[in-house]
Amino acid sequence: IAGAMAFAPVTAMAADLTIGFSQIGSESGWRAAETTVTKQEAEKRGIDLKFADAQQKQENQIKALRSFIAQGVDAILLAPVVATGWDDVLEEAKDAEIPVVLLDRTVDAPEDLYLTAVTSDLVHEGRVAGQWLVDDAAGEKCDIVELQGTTGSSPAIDRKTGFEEAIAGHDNLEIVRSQTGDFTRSQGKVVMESFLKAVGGENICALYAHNDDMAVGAIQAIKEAGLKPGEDIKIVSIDSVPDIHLAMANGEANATIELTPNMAGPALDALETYFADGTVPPKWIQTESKLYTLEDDNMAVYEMKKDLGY
Ligand code: GYE
Repeated sequence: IAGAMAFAPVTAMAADLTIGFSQIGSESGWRAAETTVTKQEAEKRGIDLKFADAQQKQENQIKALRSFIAQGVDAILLAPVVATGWDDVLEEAKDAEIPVVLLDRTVDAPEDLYLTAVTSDLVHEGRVAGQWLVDDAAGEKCDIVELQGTTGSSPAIDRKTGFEEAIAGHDNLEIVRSQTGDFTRSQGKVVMESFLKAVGGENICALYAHNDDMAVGAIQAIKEAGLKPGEDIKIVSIDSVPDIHLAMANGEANATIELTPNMAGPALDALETYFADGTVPPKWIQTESKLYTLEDDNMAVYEMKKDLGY
């Protein structure tokens, strides 16, 4: 055994890993679930997780990263609120030889500045949403309003790109209003109210919301305008949080694309392997995207998800 041990690389046992997690905030139910799951995944592995909530401000995330670097953590998890402005602080982490793993969003920075990114295919999600609407409209005229995610975030950019790719060439479909609702229920409601006033509810055929929380806020606005969400205005969004399944069970929403809140599992597995034997993970670890519609057993999905920390 001694011989074997002689060749075993020095391993940083998970039990003594300290990892800093710079979380965006709790702007959506999905984000709250990601935080819950990340803490559970760290606990399972005996990892000491230092958690920092940035209240959706990039400067708070940069401050948190600098604090983690000063503390000499073993690694950093970062859910980057926007895609730009990270090069300097990521350079500082690299200089300190602290690997950074991105969760659920990406950054416009050189790939050598982070170890890997655990995200869904955000463009694909937009394409699936657009294709659902192409099929549902079936050639009929359909004016669409769009609630975008946080301005400058990779999901807001990529989900818009994918959706527009899917509806391109279908002249019956047109996005007539598009504005950010910052991924929150409250802003989703306020912006949807402005769309209803500007366009006239009877002229809006469908809403594409970059996440379910904005869709849930918009559903409230649509009801208050005396219209039937899911019928008068079709609703397609992304995340698959419990409340969108409740809405679909009530016929008040039509489709969602699932985003797993468990980005930390694959991230921590990659880090443990990296520390154990130096294996460098691929630059992108992709999570699955599954389409749910009004035709699915949405109460069953709601029951299965409702206690997961959303
Ligand atoms: O869809 C939304 C959260 O970054 C992809 O951020 C994630 C998005 C998610 O606010 O609910």
